[in-house]
Amino acid sequence: LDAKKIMDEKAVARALTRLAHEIIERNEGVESVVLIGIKTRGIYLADRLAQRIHNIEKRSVTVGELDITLYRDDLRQKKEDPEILGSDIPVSIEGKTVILCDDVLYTGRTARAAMDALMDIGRPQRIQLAVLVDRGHRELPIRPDYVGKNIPTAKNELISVRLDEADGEDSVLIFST
Ligand code: 3GP
Ligand code: 5GP
Ligand code: MG
Repeated sequence: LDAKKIMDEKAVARALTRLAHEIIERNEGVESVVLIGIKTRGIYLADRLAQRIHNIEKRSVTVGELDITLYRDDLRQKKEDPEILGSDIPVSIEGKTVILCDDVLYTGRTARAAMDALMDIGRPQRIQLAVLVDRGHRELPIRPDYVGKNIPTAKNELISVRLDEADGEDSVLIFST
């Protein structure tokens, strides 16, 4: 198993700071913005973006969560589509700009399931997508609005996103299997 570090702690921090600025600029502030993190690491990323936005704009942004699980025996072999297990969104998303946050964008099926779930919950004005890593191989017409780093991958490669909250350090590694 051959691993290569693609982002270190500083690279992750700089990417998130840039994404926070891009979110503020694109939306001309954050008055109607709600950040929604997708399951484990997307939630930590949404929290970190909210902290950075607060530092820059001196405004609080609501952070919510979607729990989406993939039914796969093997992470590299997709068996079924993602399923929504639950959500915790503490404000109405009616008329809001909802920004979905995830660690890795791959086929786009999780983002699609997340959008379906949001549409069931309310009617946002718009939905945007922010990811730390875009590894390519989309299977749906979905593209991210905010990207920390584009990492072209082979299908047999795996991206490991390590975040302090879960893994005790911040880094992004690529494994060839
Ligand atoms: P996350 O919840 O922090 O995003 O699904 C549980 C974990 O498995 C996810 O963590 C994600 O990192 C990882 N994961 C899910 N699908 C894939 C995949 O297709 N490839 C790899 N490498 N990891 C995946
Ligand atoms: P999707 O294929 O639906 O775009 O991605 C499925 C889910 O698995 C998403 O939550 C995404 O973050 C995660 N994922 C997909 N590929 C990888 C990967 O290579 N590494 C990690 N860590 N997560 C991945
Ligand atoms: Mg993820």
